[in-house]
Amino acid sequence: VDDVNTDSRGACIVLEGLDRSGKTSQSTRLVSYLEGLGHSAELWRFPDRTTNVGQMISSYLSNESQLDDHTVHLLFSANRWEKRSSMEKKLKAGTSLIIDRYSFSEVAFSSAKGLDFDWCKAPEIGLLAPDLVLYLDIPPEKAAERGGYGTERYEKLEFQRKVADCYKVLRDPSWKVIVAQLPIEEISKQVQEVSLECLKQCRKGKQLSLLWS
Ligand code: T5A
Ligand code: NA
Repeated sequence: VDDVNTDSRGACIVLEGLDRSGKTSQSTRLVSYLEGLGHSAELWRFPDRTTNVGQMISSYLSNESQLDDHTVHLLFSANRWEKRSSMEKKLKAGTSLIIDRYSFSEVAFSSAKGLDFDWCKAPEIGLLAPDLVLYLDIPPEKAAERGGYGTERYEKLEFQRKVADCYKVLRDPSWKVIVAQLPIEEISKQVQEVSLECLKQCRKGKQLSLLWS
């Protein structure tokens, strides 16, 4: 593939949206697409439930343990900080990271619980900023209809409505908002197009930046 330049960095692309909006489906497809074009790409997700911190988060999400809202917020943040240096290394080595949820989930979910918005953003300062945020936009009622929610803590319609409102506050014009009710194939096409353009900019020397820039 002619536009693969291993001297330059990979792109950091984040997928955000409500529970059941299609993030995992789309991030998986995007990684396959990029790999098919000869690019190095990896699928990452937060929370990363494989670490010690991630296991605490996982048991909280599945209602096996109770934690103070601030405490769990800081655990989610710690879970990103423990991956930060490896993220930077991968990106600089030319691998693109397609990340299923990131700091934006954190701020949207915690502020939906009533925590102060700026307090929620603070522990994320200094993490790598993504080159692109893809927001899968779906009405909370429609998301709830998709195979139903599971038993995890946040999978309740009333709460997801609040999260949707918080995402609206957080959203900025650089985000690519995608109608998540389109057929999977059509969403993939849009995701591919904008992601490839983003990767080109990174290959051309676009610098990595930090949150919240
Ligand atoms: N959280 C997370 C925080 O509070 N703070 C943080 O810092 C972070 C990172 C983690 C929870 O933690 C919170 C947010 C979350 O509540 P998770 O493990 O990431 O949760 O789980 P979810 O993101 O909720 O994953 P889901 O599997 O519920 O949703 P996805 O990944 O958005 O959706 P996906 O792709 O699995 O699809 C859901 C269903 O819809 C179908 C799929 O086939 C599947 O059945 N579907 C479509 N159907 C019709 N049309 C389409 N276009 C479709 N796309 C997918
Ligand atoms: Na998911």
